[in-house]
Amino acid sequence: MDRTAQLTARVTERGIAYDPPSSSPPPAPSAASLHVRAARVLAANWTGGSTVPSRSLYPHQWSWDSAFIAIGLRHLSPLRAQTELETLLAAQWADGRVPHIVFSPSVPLDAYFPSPDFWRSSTAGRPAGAPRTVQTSGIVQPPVHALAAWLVHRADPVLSRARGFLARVYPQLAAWHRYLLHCRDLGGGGLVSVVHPWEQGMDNSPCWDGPLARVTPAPAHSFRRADLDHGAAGDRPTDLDYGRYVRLAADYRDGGYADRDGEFAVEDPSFNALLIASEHALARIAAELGAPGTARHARAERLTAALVERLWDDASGMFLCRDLRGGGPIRERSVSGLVPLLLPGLPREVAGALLGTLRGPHFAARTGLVPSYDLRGPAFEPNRYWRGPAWFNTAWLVERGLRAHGESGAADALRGAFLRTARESGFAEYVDPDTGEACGAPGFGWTAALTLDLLHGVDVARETGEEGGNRG
Ligand code: 9WN
Repeated sequence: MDRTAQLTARVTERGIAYDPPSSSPPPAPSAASLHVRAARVLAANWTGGSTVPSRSLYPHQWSWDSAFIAIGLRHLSPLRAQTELETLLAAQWADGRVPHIVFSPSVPLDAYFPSPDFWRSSTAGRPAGAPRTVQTSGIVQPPVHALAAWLVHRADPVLSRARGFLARVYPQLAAWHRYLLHCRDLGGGGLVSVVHPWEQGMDNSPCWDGPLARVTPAPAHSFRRADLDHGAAGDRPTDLDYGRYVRLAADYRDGGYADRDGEFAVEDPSFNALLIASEHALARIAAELGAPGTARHARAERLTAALVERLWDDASGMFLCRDLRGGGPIRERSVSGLVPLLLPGLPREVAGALLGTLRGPHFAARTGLVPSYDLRGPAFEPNRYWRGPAWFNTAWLVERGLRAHGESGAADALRGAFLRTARESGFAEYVDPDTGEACGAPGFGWTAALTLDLLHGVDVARETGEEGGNRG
């Protein structure tokens, strides 16, 4: 185990304090300082009830960010990690959806676009049961939350039981999965669809170029992008992308956020793989609460079979997205198609092919991280957001997948690349996959949080009760 894992860091009112066990040797200096720096980022981004991804670019609470952030926070303060998830789930809609953004009322409207007055959740979202007292967006993000809740519980089961943490979040998480499975199976094949690129989380992935081409963009003068006040235009989606994002979101809102036949409907491998991993986690949470989790594990296995049946592509050796409106597989290689490696229940030949693809010319980047898009793809751009740069949440997921399939050497290498690049980039939002050059926001929440998680060298098999090697 990494020696830094033996330290306990506390965020005090005056900064970061360490509680090293008295008998343990001093930490390796570089790992210890990385730990302190990551903890500082999370302290700076903490707002009292949740953590912003970035003070400048993303000054509210984001759904899947909070799940990843809680996974790291559990090593600093299990209480803060629990609170992070509780704050998000407090904004859940009555239909079960967990909104992708929970807006902070103290942040000026023009600090982020689209702001609460665009989404109008408490009015336009009423038919779907949006909360009255908190403003949110009306779309969702990948369901990493049950996995996060389980890992947070495991970090301090005594505190978790004393606070009734799992008992309180279990019904909310179950309703969240129910919403996805019942209202978002738009293709009728058992998988969940996303209705907006922001839902899948990899906003301007070349996978969306085809489906988005059918969408008439909202006129440029009808909105003002706040992201360009903070991020370089070359690192961000284009104005044309934004016009289409705005059109899709406005149409969804104007339909009362009902899940009917929208213009954009895509089955995505990463979104569904995260749902499956979370469904397994929910089964463990149920068992911990004294209820049988067998039915949930069985559902997760059925979803895994549907994922393979509908999205696996033998020719490319990875999963592809499926465009429900345009008909059929989207022939672009994105990191989303590698994320299902996370699932230990994959057929052996599928897992083997994924490992080959990960090591092959489309994804073997010089930093040792995983690019968000095919290095040889026609749309590859090393700096532009999800069209090539390497991101840290996907690296964390793939690292976990490598361990789940017994590839500890490759997992160690990816972990090393992650920690080195996180340190050198100042916990960047994303990096050029070959040079490691920092892009997007510095001091990014999930980059810091997942750095802490990897530094702590948690035993994945013990956490999940699945086969797999040790981390760290
Ligand atoms: C839109 C917060 C979010 C992440 C997404 C990432 C980016 C938002 C934006 O930032 O999206 O949701 O304004 O570009 O693509 O994955 O959750 O960090």
